[in-house]
Amino acid sequence: MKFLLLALMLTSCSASPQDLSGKMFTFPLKTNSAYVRPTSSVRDLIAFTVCHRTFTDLKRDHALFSLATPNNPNAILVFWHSSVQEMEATVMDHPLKLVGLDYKLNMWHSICTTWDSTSGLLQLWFDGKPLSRKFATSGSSIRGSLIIILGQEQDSHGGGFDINQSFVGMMSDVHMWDYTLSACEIHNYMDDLNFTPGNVLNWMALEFQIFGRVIVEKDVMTCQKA
Ligand SMILES: *[C@@H]1O[C@H](CO)[C@@H](O)[C@H](O)[C@H]1NC(C)=O
Ligand SMILES: [Ca+2]
Repeated sequence: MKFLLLALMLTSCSASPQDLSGKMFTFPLKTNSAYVRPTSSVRDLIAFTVCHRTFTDLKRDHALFSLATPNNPNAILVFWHSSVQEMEATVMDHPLKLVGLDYKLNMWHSICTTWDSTSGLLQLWFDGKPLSRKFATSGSSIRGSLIIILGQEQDSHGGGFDINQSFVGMMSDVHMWDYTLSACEIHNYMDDLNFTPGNVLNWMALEFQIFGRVIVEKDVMTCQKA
């Protein structure tokens, strides 16, 4: 019995990579305890691109992507600010407001965020269109044990969730790279064409743990006739 329990614990701790092609995470409840934690062994980012597709009917604030280091809960954050109707992208506590997005409810939205420490420039791509490039912070990398959380916003390293900032809806095609993608590669991601999968997070081989009520399901909203 003890051995069985240990074996169960080991399997839940060291999840093997899963191919989530054609699948999505469904976050069906407003909670401060349901989330997905993808695992990554990367400990130093001098640049990144992170892309995801999300679908929600939330009118309130919510986090779309949250990456924390031991020193910085807002190492990378993509966040919708409902009061000002702006997307906010943060790198190492330097938030930038991105305006003019047509962030409609009950629709899939593809978002990619790029940043590199040399220029310090951050750019968001929204549903295929590039937004204005802006300076966030330069000179230092995102370093330390990285904790990535989908579904909640970290105010501490791996925790500090606020129910009023939780994500409710569906999320798919999460990829992250340790470099900035070219415009062509981003277009390929946005249009669901061939692209090089993420080398930090790869939706086709994702290692992750689920906490609370999050469901992995097929994209049940598109009619796929055989
Ligand atoms: C969340 O929002 C509700 C309604 O605005 C409020 O009553 C509650 O105190 C908030 N909870 C937290 C943890 O901020
Ligand atoms: Ca918060």
